[in-house]
Amino acid sequence: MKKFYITTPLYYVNDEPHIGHAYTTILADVMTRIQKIQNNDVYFLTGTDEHGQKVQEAAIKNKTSPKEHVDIYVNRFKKVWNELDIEFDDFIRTTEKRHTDRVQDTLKMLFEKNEIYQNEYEGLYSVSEERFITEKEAEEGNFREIKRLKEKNYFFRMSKYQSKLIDHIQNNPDFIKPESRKNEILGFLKKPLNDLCISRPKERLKWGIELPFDKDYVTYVWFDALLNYISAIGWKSDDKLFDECWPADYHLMAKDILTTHCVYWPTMLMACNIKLPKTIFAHGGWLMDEMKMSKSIGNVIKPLDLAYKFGSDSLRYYLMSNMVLGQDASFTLDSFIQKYNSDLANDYGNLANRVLTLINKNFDSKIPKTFVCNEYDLKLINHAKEIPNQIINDFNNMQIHKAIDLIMQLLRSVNKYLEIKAPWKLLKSDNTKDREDASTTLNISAQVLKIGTVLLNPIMPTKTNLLLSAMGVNSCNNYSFGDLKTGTQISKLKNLFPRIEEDK
Ligand code: ME8
Repeated sequence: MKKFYITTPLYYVNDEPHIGHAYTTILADVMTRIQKIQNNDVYFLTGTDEHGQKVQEAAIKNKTSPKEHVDIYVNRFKKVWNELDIEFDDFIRTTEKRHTDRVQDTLKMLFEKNEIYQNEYEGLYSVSEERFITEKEAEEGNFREIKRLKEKNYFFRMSKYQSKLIDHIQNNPDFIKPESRKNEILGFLKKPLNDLCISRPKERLKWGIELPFDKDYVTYVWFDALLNYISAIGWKSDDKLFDECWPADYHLMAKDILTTHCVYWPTMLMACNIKLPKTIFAHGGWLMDEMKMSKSIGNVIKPLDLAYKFGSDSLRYYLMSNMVLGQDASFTLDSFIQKYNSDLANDYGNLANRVLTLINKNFDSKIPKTFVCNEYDLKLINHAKEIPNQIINDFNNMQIHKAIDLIMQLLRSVNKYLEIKAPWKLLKSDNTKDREDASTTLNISAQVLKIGTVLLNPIMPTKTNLLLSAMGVNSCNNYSFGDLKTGTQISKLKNLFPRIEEDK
């Protein structure tokens, strides 16, 4: 059976992981979990890009060898992913043999097929971007450390695939998303495409995969790194896994690395006779506002530190609900606190608290029965029966912020419903009908709270799992109304989202 295969970029290990890296990786994790709650089989790959000039320079700066440098930094990425509840199936490092062997196989095969040739080239080279650039690109001013270079190098016949690539993009509307990015790439492809320089002389760069046909050169870092998406899933080494995963359903990234993924990568695959990925999805960038210091938050200034202080769920929730996929978004401490307090502490946390406490106190910690339903009960039941399909649809269409909005609306409607029905008052009455009404109200509230919690699970796995297990629910893939059986034993739960007190 085909697995839903999703990838993040392989991050450079030249520095610490930051909020941007965390965002794409959390997004991939959320999409993986969204598939899982729908009972689909998923394969989630992330990893690190460890060769090339940037890493070599970082190692020199830290006065270590590149190998020692990458071994230290890779663990920092893995540690942060663990702290952010990222559950990947595989983590690939481009220095691993399973990858370097496949890169060398590919180079050898393409060289033998005459898809790679040697040539002397003179042109402008951007040291910061590690690639030759055109005169026009240099004039546009987006490249740093430009110098003129004349050297012999190896080139991949990328230009040969230009029209085939354009056809593929035009015939497969989901290949590059969102639409604006697709148009950007089609615009780029209006100009003649050059062949791609895929080697670097060792005199200039030692830290890379040696070309199998010329030991004086290493492989250009992008030609090496892109191949991870197939080397990790067993291309030419584990046919079963490869066939189950490829073509990838989603390559996720930000718009900064769109061209390498939408032009270099598909043409490389075409030359290797491998199918192209289904969707390359580029989200926007997180813009950082200067974060203010605050007494209650202490000296927290980095967004990742907010996860350590307030739990990874709160950061995941903020990132997923505050970015419209495809557009840029700004991260500010004020909006983080505001969102946390209003959505998580007030709306969701209070609801969970209220429902569990009332059932624990008044119904012997068991999900109570339903009796006769009135119009308010039926209205909420209908809402809770209809909305999950729309939420799943939004999730599947990368409208994650919309899906979260709908879940929060559902949970808020339970809060309103409780205010109207006031079961705490009904429970004080001596009238049986009133007590039955309270029982019905709390059953329905618990059912809807459970549905909202299962749907929030991909976003906030830790807290929602705590709440589900307090509600006696063991599986996290049923969001249909009525699934929570009468009589289910529930337990007490500490406040899930204590308010963040601001000290302005
Ligand atoms: O480009 N907002 O690695 P990289 C959102 N090694 N996302 C951001 C971001 C921001 N401000 N900053 C970074 C590379 N990202 C190559 C990739 S793939 C075969 C090789 C995320 O460490 C986003 O996913 O520079 C972006 O595309 C990626 O980090 C770039 O990571």
